[in-house]
Amino acid sequence: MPKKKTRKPVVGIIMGSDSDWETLQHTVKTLDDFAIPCDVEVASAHRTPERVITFARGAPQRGLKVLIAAAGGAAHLAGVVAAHTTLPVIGIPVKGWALDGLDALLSTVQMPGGIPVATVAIGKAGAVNAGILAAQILALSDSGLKKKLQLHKQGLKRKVRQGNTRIQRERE
Ligand code: RP5
Repeated sequence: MPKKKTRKPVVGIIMGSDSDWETLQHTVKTLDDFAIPCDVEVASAHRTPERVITFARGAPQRGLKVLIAAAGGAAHLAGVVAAHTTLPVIGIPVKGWALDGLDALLSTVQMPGGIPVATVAIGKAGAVNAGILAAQILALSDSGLKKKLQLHKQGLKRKVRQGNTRIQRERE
């Protein structure tokens, strides 16, 4: 049974292929952790270019505030989305079938001046960070979300302290 949607999505996620989902599920999980509702769509800059343009141009009317675009290979998707919107666009390079995702990284990050794509790391780390970055953008006008981000950072500190304690104990 499809999941019941309760709140209107504020983040729009677009990926070039359903094969990108393995990576993108980490973005959705991160947004879920911050209770940020999102939309997910598969549309390709090469295979369904019209659909990508409709997604990007229609995003503000659908209430979306941040867009996340993920693709592998010659990854034009985030750039094409950014060309058709003034919303902030976060690009995730997906590790594809060759070059360990370096091709996707360069084609996502190396946008010419005037059309920014906030590009995160290749793969899972980038997918998680895209969710956090979207949360940080939304937190500019959402104090509850800002508090959650502060707690998130405290959690990271705690984890490092625990890791340090464990290593020190093991060395005793
Ligand atoms: C890109 O090509 C997609 O974003 C995907 O990462 C890659 C391979 O797509 P499939 O051939 O698996 O559909 O456009």
